[in-house]
Amino acid sequence: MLQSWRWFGPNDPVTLDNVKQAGASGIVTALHHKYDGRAWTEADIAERLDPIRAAGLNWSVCESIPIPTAVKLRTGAWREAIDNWKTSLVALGKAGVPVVCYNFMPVVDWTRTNLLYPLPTTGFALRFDMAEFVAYDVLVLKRTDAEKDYSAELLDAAKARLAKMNDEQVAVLERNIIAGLPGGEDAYTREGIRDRIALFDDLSSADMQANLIAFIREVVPVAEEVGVKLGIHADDPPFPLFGLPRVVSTAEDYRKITQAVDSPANGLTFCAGSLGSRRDNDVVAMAKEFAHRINFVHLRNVATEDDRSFIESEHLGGDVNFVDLIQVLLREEKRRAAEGRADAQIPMRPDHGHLLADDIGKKTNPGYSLIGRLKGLAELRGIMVALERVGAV
Ligand code: CS2
Ligand code: MN
Repeated sequence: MLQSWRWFGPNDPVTLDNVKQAGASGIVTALHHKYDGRAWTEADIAERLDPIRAAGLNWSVCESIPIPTAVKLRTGAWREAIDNWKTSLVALGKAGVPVVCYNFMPVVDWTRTNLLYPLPTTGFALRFDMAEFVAYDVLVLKRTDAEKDYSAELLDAAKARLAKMNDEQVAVLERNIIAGLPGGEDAYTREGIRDRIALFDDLSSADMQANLIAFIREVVPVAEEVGVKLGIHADDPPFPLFGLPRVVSTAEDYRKITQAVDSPANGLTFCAGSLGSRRDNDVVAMAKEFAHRINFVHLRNVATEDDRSFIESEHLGGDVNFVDLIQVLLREEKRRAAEGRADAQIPMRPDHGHLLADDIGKKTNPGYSLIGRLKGLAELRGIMVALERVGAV
């Protein structure tokens, strides 16, 4: 697999030199400073590519070209938004970026309630706590009819949880949920997120799915033309938040997406941690079923709880069996290589990592500190080498 690393650009506290020391050779990045729906120009892209090349690395994946809300709703300026998206895609293709990641999550991108959850030994993890999320949605944001989306048990747990929190803790919870996490597109105020959610009032899950498929049908031929493979990232977490439809969460969703256009360019960013946050997703079975469409891999693991809470576990310590998963991926690479495909190597990155050791207290992007990801990548690399060595691929 192509060992890659997410880098947020020149302002990322983790430098390109750090990336090389971690042993990665591919860079995953995007023009995060142009996340407002404008088309990216060739000059913008060259500016980002130059330092990567100068460091002796490659821009292996663009994660992500953001998809504006208008496209998800297919209202307002959606046509212009798709045209801009295609322009950015073409410019990336011309610059030689082979894979482009995107997601179709409504209103909020990846979401956690706690960014500093203490680990039993030392260090911190990211956590999604269902009771805390419900407390925010129902009791703080007071979204209309929010309580109808949850069980009585969960509502009780949410009330009890909120009762134990002071104002500062509530403010942190709110910030974690609505201010946007690294790589996400939007940051909201309380009013702002209410308004954005309301835009989706009349959109059913079937509508959302149809809008996604319509988008895929439009962009895949463009991707093919410029030699780029697309990879849609799963919803994180893969179930509805704020009562909004999420349509990239299950094997059934993947079937609809991959069947919409039968092309290797219409592929997946296979995120083990996102998919694994739902107990009814058999992540290894999904990797097997969709292996031929996996264009990019996120390797992180989760330990799930009964109420859909989860903690980002150690890479080899969560619910997903990473030895089995990596074996599926290495076998897929072999299959592609046997076909003589130039793109047989699949880029992977350690999706997130724990906040550990000297990184604690430093300025870091939550989930994207150096040492935790370096540890994750090293462990994952060990599995790859071992599987090859014992001839299990
Ligand atoms: C991640 C996110 O949550 C995840 O699984 O891959 O870190 C990712 O940054 C966002 O969805 C934006 O691409
Ligand atoms: Mn991911």
